[in-house]
Amino acid sequence: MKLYGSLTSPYVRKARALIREKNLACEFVVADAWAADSPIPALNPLGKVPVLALDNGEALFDSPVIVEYLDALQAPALLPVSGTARWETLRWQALADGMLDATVTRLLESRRPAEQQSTENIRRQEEKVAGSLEYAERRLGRGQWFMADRFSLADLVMAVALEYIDFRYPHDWRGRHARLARWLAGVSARPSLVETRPPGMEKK
Ligand SMILES: N[C@@H](CCC(=O)N[C@@H](CS)C(=O)NCC(=O)O)C(=O)O
Repeated sequence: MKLYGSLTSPYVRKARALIREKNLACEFVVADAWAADSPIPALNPLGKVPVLALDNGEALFDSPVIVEYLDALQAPALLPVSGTARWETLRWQALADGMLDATVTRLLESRRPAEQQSTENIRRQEEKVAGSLEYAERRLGRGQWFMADRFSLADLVMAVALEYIDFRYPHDWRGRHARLARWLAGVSARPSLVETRPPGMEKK
């Protein structure tokens, strides 16, 4: 089994952190989706990373499919297998992925030549991030984790999303969301997150 991806992609980081959490045997192949000679389009017609190449020759994409596949390989499950807890965890993943999408879109828009940038698009993406942070702060319980009393996929994906916001859209969200900030400070010390932190994203 091989995971293809870049060191900086937060979508790839989700899969890498899950592999580390579960100590799965999976080779990591650094691949640039944008490079002219990239191996990615042959594996994923969308041309995006992460891609998981299975031993039977099949390739899986995109990150929610990959993390679900990897999680099912070995207990204990980080994604509850059934019931309300499963849908709620998947909803946290949808929120985290949406925050990543908004942060990436904002970044790409802000890198366009100044006269071509849409301030309206940047504002819309920032609103999505702000609304998601507020939602998460409101719904984060008093306990240590997002779901019940143990670390789950919800904690993993939300930590990846919030650290990506700090990396690519740094702003003071902690002032308004003290519980979320406290939770992130605790969870981000996990080896799975420390060891997958991209170069340049190291904690100050
Ligand atoms: N929804 C996808 C998003 C993956 C994605 O956008 N990956 C970026 C890297 S951060 C990529 O490969 N972009 C190349 C492209 O869009 O051509 C997932 O969750 O895997």
